This record gives sequence, structure tokens and C-alpha cells, in this order.
Amino acid sequence: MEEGHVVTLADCAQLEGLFGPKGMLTYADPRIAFIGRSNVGKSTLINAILERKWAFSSKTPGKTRAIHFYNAKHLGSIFVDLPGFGFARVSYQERKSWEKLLEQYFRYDTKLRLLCLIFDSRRSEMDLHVADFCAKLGIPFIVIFSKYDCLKNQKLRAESQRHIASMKEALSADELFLSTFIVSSTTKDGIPALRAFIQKGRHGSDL
Ligand SMILES: Nc1nc2c(ncn2[C@@H]2O[C@H](COP(=O)(O)OP(=O)(O)OP(=O)(O)O)[C@@H](O)[C@H]2O)c(=O)[nH]1
Ligand SMILES: [Mg+2]
Repeated sequence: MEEGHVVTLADCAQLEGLFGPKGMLTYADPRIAFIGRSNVGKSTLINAILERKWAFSSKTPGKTRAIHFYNAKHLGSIFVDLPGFGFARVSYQERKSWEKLLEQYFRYDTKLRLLCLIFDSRRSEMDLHVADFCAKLGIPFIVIFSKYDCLKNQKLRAESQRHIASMKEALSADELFLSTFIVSSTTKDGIPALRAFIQKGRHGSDL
């Protein structure tokens, strides 16, 4: 299989062809999926981890509207960019069809080994229902706090650290919860540690 963007999944009708007995993803490397609200920086983070410019990012929320698969041979994984949820400007109909696609994708992809749940470091509400959703899928997950460079002063950083600590505490009982990471795709802070974690998991030692 080629390096880079390999396939876009936009319709449930493609699932059997991709994940069935002769599917192109059936015998490919395991998957790591990135999930989170629209505009939290999922696509940008994928590019930062990969040190490639494969995923499309945008200032306008709702950029990623289908499921994109990127084959990262150098990291031994296929990165999955999922559409951001909570994007208000799409119709009810469109949102429902995304939800169905996501649900079906999770059902079909038996080689999904890690979910990366992304939160914007500036938001302080406990978005634990998303973590709950991950826990229900039965797949190990990590929580990543993005855009840390946007916290411009010590007070904001201290607030964010408190929020992260309480979220960690709330998740600690969950066996599938592995770790938290604080990152900035702009300054690249935290990216090497996250990349190392993902690479290590490839050999089955942690995940
Ligand atoms: N300052 C800063 N901006 C960032 C960072 N990461 C992403 N951004 C910006 O945030 C915006 C959204 O980034 P995307 O990567 O497109 O976000 P997404 O989560 O993929 O969004 P959807 O595809 O809509 O779900 C873009 O303008 C990025 O340049 C970061 O670490 N720091
Ligand atoms: Mg995106």
C-alpha cells in the first residue's frame, strides 16, 4: 500500500469493500484514530506527529467531513482523521449520516488499536461523555490537550493544568484510559513524547 492518503470513507456502502475479506485495509497496518470536536486541531496534529502535510486543516470548523486514512509506514500505523463532531453549521440530516458512518466504521474496523481523544486546552468544561463514548467502544484511548500555545499567561496555564488533573482523576478508574498528553502543533511542544508513545505501542509493549 502507498504512503500518504490512501482512502476516504464517505459512505457506509464502502465499508464491506474496505474491511471485508478482500478489503484493502483488512491486511494493512493497525489504525490510530483521532476524535474530538470540530476545530480542536485533529488534522493539524496528525500532520505534526507524522511530520508530513497530508491531512487538510482549516480555520473554518467542519473541514474534515469524511473519514480519511493516512498510511504512515515510518510509524507502522494508519492514521484515521475523523470528522469533528459538534459542528453547528451542518444540517440535522448530514449530522445523522456522519454519526451512522462513525458508528459503522467502529463496528467494521477490527484493527483499531488506539483512540486519541482531543480537547482544546482553552476549554475547561468536562467533556466526559466523549470519553464515555470511547470507553464503551472497548478500545484503549489517550486524551490529548491541544493548542497549548494559546494559553498565553501563567494564570491560564495553571487553570488548564487543574482541569487536566481533574479530568485525569475522573478517568483513572477506566481500564482503557492510558495517558494524557499536552501538545501544541504550532510550537511542537509535547509532540515528540506523543509520537514516541504511538511508536512504542506499535510493538505491543504498552497498548
Ligand atoms: N495556535 C494553534 N493553532 C492550532 C493548533 N492546532 C491547530 N490549530 C489551528 O486550528 C484550526 C483548526 O485546525 P484543524 O486541524 O483543521 O482542526 P480539526 O479538528 O481537524 O477540525 P475539523 O476538521 O473541522 O474537525 C486551524 O486554523 C489550525 O491552524 C495549535 O497547536 N496551536
Ligand atoms: Mg480536520
